[in-house]
Amino acid sequence: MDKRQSDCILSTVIDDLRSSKLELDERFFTRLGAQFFSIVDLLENLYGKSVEFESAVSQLLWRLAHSYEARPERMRLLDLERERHPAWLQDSRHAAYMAYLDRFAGDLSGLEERISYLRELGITIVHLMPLLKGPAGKSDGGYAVSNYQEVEPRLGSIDDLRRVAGRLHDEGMLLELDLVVNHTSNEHEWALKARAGEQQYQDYYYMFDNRTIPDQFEQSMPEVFPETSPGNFSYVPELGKWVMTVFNDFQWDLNYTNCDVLVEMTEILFFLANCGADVIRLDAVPFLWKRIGTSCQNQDESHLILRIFHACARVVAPGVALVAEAIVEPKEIVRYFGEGEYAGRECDTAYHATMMVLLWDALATGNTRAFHQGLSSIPGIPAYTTWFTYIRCHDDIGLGYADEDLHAVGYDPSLHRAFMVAYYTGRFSGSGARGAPFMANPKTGDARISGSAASLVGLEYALETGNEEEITKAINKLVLLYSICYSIGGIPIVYYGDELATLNDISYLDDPAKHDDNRWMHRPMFDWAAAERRNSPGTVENRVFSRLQRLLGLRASLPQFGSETPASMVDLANDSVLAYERSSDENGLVVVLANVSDRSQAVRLDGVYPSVQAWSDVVTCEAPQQFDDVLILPAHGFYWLRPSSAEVECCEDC
Ligand code: OTU
Repeated sequence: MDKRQSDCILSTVIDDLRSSKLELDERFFTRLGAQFFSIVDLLENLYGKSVEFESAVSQLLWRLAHSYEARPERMRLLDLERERHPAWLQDSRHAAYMAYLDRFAGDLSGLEERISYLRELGITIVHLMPLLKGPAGKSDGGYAVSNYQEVEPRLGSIDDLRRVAGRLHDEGMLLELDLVVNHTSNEHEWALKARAGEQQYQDYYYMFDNRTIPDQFEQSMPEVFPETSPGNFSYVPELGKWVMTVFNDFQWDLNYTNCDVLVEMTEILFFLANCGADVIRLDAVPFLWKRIGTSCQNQDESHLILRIFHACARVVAPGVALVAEAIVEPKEIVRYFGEGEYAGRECDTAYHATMMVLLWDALATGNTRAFHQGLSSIPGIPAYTTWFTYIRCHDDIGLGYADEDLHAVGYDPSLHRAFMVAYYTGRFSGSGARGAPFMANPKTGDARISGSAASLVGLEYALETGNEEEITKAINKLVLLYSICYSIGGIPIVYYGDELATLNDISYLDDPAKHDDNRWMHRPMFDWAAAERRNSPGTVENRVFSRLQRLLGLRASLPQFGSETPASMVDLANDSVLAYERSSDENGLVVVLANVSDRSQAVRLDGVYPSVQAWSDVVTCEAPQQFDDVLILPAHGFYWLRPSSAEVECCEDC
């Protein structure tokens, strides 16, 4: 479309909106003016050939106007503030907590009572995993949504959700919610209408009368859940048709080649934003666009869809941050921050799945070569975007390294992956890990890993043997991993229960809706009795909670740990020690050293920092262990070092 045509649509829509009854202020029109040409351009790239293009544009803009009109005043004020401070998410005070609402707090009212616990730990972002209405039986932990505008009744109501958002905001905290964009449950109204034979809604999904096209897709599509949900299509008996179901058979993939689907989902995005969500996790984004002959992941069009969401958010809710949940190869993940003229204009944050697996790698091998290599091949990310750093979440640990990186450090990629699975499932002698293989695929030889962080670092095994040394070692490993997430840049995520070293839970085996999905072994009911023990010195809960809490407190007091200044790796010629520095002109230097091996390590910093006479560890408020100019790191120990001349902010108890 040429500029004249789009000018013409813009002025028609603006005239119509201005003369409508909608209450829209000048700010809306200014923002719309700023984003309009991008929105049209992106839409045209996706749907340009369709005859209804103009009506699609105007439909989308009308929905944006309605969403803006409905935006609560409080959220509008936050929008303004965040527009003025675009680095609002990069503050070192931020730390996220992710939890299933029912398992953590029962329901939305229960959550209000638990806010003080989260504050105590040092959390500022509360991610409540899917809480919208889903099917009664299997719902993939809520990642199959039946109604995007209704809270699952046993968890509360939309009004409760708004109230919880308000409470969090009163406390200076943020709410994060999921938007399951790639698929709906087979009980969603659209799916029900499709099943009743309505063509309009069948077109919301990928539906086929026979196997011809599904078979073409299958030739190049991998399987996400090969053990429990092989293939990417399911037969719908009442229709005699095949529907695309990349995940489970009750999760129907939405068809974004149909512009109506995009328009609907954009409206739902702002419905959640207007409920008070500050951060929206976009689930499974690599899968949004499918193309025969490809893996149907990371297609360029998926990026266009996300850019449309982002541009629309700049108009309706510029204070909302979008999170890419893209657990794919490293070079593909970074593309979700946007590229070229769209750099920084796609998702505002993304899960650092590469770092996650590299951390587990370093711990298993006692060696940081793969970590350094893996991180150094990831390009920098655009200004004002940031990573979510984490070691565990509700999903499996996928071994999504780049093969080139493994080769570069001398590993055979498939052997190395097999080692990782063996190590973390406890089949490697001396590992002590108690994970389980997830979705082993005999066709490809792939497997992923399930298990709670504490069980993966060997705590379950250590507690069984009662060996105090092993228990301490496991605790140190857990804290070490979190200490890296807290200090390396990005927003750290605490996965619920990790702060208490929660072990695997096998009770899911008794639940027919869960027993075939071992990710439930690391999705336990939160143990509030164990949480009480955080206050009893000497308990495992106390030993872990107090250290993680202290580290989060320190992180908040060290602006260098915010994400504006990326960590730069420091080469200390010791493969067992991760070393990086965080520094800024105003706040000075912090050097982080982390020993991933189970032996003490010696390093020298005088070569890299000749002008620093002495160092002080902000974690202990003491000098690091030293022998002349050699620093000693105990097994699985770490330091957050500042030149000791610098003003070291210590806590009251030091
Ligand atoms: C996500 O995960 C969710 O986190 C899972 O809990 C859901 O089951 C799934 O989507 C379906 O909604 O495959 O093994 O690249 O890796 O979206 C986990 C992204 C998954 C996928 C990821 C997916």
